[in-house]
Amino acid sequence: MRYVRSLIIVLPLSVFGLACEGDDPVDCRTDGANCSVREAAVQAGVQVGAAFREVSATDDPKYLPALIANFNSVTHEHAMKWAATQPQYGVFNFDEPDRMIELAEANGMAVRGHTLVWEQATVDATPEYVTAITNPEELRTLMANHIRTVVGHFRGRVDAWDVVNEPLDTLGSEVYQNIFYQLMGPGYIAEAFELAHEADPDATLFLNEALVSDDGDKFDALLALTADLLVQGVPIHGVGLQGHFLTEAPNHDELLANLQKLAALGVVVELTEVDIIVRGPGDDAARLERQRQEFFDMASACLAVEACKRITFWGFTDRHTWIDSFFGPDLAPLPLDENYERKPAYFGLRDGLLSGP
Ligand code: 9MR
Repeated sequence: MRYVRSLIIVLPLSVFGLACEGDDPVDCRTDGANCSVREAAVQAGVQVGAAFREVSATDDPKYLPALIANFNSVTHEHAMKWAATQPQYGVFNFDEPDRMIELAEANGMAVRGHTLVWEQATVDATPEYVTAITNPEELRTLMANHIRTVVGHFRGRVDAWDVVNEPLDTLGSEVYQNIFYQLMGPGYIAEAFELAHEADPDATLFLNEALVSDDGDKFDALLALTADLLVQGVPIHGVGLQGHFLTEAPNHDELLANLQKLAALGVVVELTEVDIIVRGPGDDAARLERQRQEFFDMASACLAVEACKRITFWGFTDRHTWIDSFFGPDLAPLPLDENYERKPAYFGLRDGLLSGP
């Protein structure tokens, strides 16, 4: 991984869209045409982030310069999940996220940690040695050791953690009966937050949930779960709405209302895994123009809510996106195209970031 390290050293700050000595930073409000989304986010007082893949960074020379020029926050797409950080019982590995964090620190980027507890039958985020456990006390001890070790390792370098990911049914509004729920009961969520808070008292701790904008009942369940945890005194500080807008485009007013309801509980809110696929009738230009408006609507809803502090995309270039392998090609869900050129969506995002009060 010397390639990643050497890029940290050789790329000049100007490549990163940051001001160098003697360089005037772009004022996005007066010089919008030259303003990057990173500069727009800084001027708006929010963060704009992207999910990171080391394999893309090492194989594709355009990847890192584009990431660093346009984003001031980064989340590893897979290497901080349980299966990667504790691949075998009691054996931890932090090499890949450590390299990403070095890169982030060298380039003034914040780091979101994703994720400590997430078990789902359909994904490989949790190893089989966890799902095979039948003794509640064994699982409780293992979860405690996992959270203490992982959060402790990154203490002070990861500003936010998705402590529990997708606590609700994927297509429903009940609490998902994962292995932790089955053996430890619904209290596993509170326990996970307590452990993470002890391990890094300065980290902002999130519950992160998928597909809430498609389903009002699921959003209400997430709101109720968050309120219940807060009433219990659980150290939950934020709620993440993933924002994979796959079945519906973001609706500005609905998203705004949801963000406001969460903010009213006193928590920070973030859009944590956004991708907005191109959709609808018309030629490519019409579809990309529609996508521009949807990126604007999503970002402007966040910017209208004081507690909405970060928008993270699940990738950043259509060249490297999980959507291709899960749903097929040409859905083009991200702000840069396959050649790292800025799409209309990029400008919709940038204008949305500048639309705040
Ligand atoms: O994009 C991720 C994909 O590459 C992984 O195979 C998968 C399982 O680890 O996770 C994907 O990311 C998911 C995220 O961690 C949680 N929310 C849904 C994301 C897309 O499936």
